[in-house]
Amino acid sequence: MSLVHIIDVESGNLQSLSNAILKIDSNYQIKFIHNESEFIKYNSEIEKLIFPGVGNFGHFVHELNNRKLSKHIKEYIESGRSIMGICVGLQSFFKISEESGSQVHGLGLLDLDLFKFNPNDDIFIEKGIKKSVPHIGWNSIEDIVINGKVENEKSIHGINTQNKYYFVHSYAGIIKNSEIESKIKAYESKGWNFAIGKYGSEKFVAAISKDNLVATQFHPEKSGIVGLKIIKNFLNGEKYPEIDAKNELKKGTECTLSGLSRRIIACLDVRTNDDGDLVVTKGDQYDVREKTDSSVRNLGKPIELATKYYNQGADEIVFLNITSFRNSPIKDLPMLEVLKKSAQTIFVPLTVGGGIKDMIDPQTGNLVPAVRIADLYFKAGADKVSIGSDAVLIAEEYYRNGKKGTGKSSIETISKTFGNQAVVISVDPKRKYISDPNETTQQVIKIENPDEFGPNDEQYCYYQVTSQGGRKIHELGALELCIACEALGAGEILLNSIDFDGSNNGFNLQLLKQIKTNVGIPVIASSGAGNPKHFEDVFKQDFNIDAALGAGMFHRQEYTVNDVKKYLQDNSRMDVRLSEDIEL
Ligand code: 1PR
Repeated sequence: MSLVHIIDVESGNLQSLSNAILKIDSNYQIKFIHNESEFIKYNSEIEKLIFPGVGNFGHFVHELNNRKLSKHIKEYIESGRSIMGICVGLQSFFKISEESGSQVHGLGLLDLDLFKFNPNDDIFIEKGIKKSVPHIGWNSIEDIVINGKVENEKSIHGINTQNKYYFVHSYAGIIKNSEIESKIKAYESKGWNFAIGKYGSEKFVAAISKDNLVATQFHPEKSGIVGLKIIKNFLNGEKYPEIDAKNELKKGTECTLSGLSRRIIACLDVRTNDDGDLVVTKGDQYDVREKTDSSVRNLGKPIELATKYYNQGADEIVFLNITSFRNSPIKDLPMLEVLKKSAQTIFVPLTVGGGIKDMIDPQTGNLVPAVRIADLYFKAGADKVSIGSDAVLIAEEYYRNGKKGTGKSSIETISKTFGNQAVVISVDPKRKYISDPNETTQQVIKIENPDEFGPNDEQYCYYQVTSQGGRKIHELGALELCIACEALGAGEILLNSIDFDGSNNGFNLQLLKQIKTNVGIPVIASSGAGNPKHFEDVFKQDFNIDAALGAGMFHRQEYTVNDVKKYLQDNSRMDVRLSEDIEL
């Protein structure tokens, strides 16, 4: 039986990595190494070591040092045995990161530093917009440099310029200046290979390799079959395999400014029906009961549907436990089960929402902090958690507190521990028309098109946020909510619109524009998608939306995810990641 060892300093979604290895070959035996004594115990048997990490560089390095692992990992690498670093695992091979200051030192294998992506990237600023940070989504590799030569027809462990890989990070080995470029050249002449990525106009180190070491900034375990193949090549010691899965861009394809392909997300609203079964449902304006008999609309089983959408090429799957505010997820194990099972067959990012907040365990009466609940979901296989109702309460407190956080909220604690890329806020806004902007302290939108005026000819509106699945309306604007949550550490915004939900009439461009042009983190358009053209419409907007989500149109089988992508590709020459037609 072949052994794989994984360094586990409780940073990130190791469940998905284990699932990926077992998918490659179910005969692998996986052992986790948590500390020095375990490293020493297993040292002689380690042949393939995987070194994954997500979140904060400083937190990760501290954990390595506290557990006295750094020295052993360095010695292991020096001995020439095989190791694969992933995301912050790769970053820890660098010297220091802007994220954690000059006092925190990585393993320093490379005398290179990590910097934050610049939101004021010139090519964005020229268009009057900012680049979203974190860099989240599917990006390609610009150059493969082997033995100091650009060899874009070749691959490093399967990493190549033809495919797209899933990235999620704010900091990277950005090649900012000629000094860094020269250092990289010097490493190339010492046998280091590089895969160079590009986010906007910033070039960065997307992967490195030398002898038996390989490390990726992206997540191969979340990059579909092409990602799994990279892990497979590492495990099999295949350093320069042929590229077998070409995904060449069609002539004339229009790439995004960022380089990311248009990200299409399938969303599953999950709840128990009246028989107690967990079902995927979907409502109109959040009413999920059938008009005829008031039963909960049942559109299928969560794991089955999620797997179907993954196979259709979904770039990401979101599960929302829509009745979570009534059920504690500690007791509500079916949702954890859904995550666990889905993560065994789905190798793209999984987000879970519903009930992420501090709560009292009904059995013990003890407080269970939100970060612990998030941890349960991450351990089950989730990559991100989505916070809805609690985000509203947190934002209200932020403004009451003179625009300051308490340091204890779910958003702050989860992003501090797992990184802000792991924290999505799900916003459920409802439009409120007003005649005079002075009627509210929230920022308003002036409606330009008379067809869109309110029922009493109101020419202004703003979007009041709601909690508890639209049941409770708050006197807080969606924009104010998003600004507060971004300041507190949220990494992405899932922007619903109750007025448009289930309408099949297209996304709420007015609301999306207001939010997207005023925040720096990625925004996902949600609510209203009814056909592929609606995705084209939203991606065409000059406010540069980061991703678009569909629910009902996929559940009702009117279109597949691949239909949407093919439409975007064929009709408007948009760059998308098509469903994978390759064997592992
Ligand atoms: O408040 O943190 O416990 O999280 C609860 C989560 O459940 C929130 O993210 C909230 O948006 C969601 N939710 C609560 N009630 C409903 C409901 O529908 N009754 N669903 C609900 C919201 C939003 C989308 C939906 C799109 C696209 N669903 O994800 O799938 O609107 O639909 P469409 O493409 O068919 O138009 P908490």
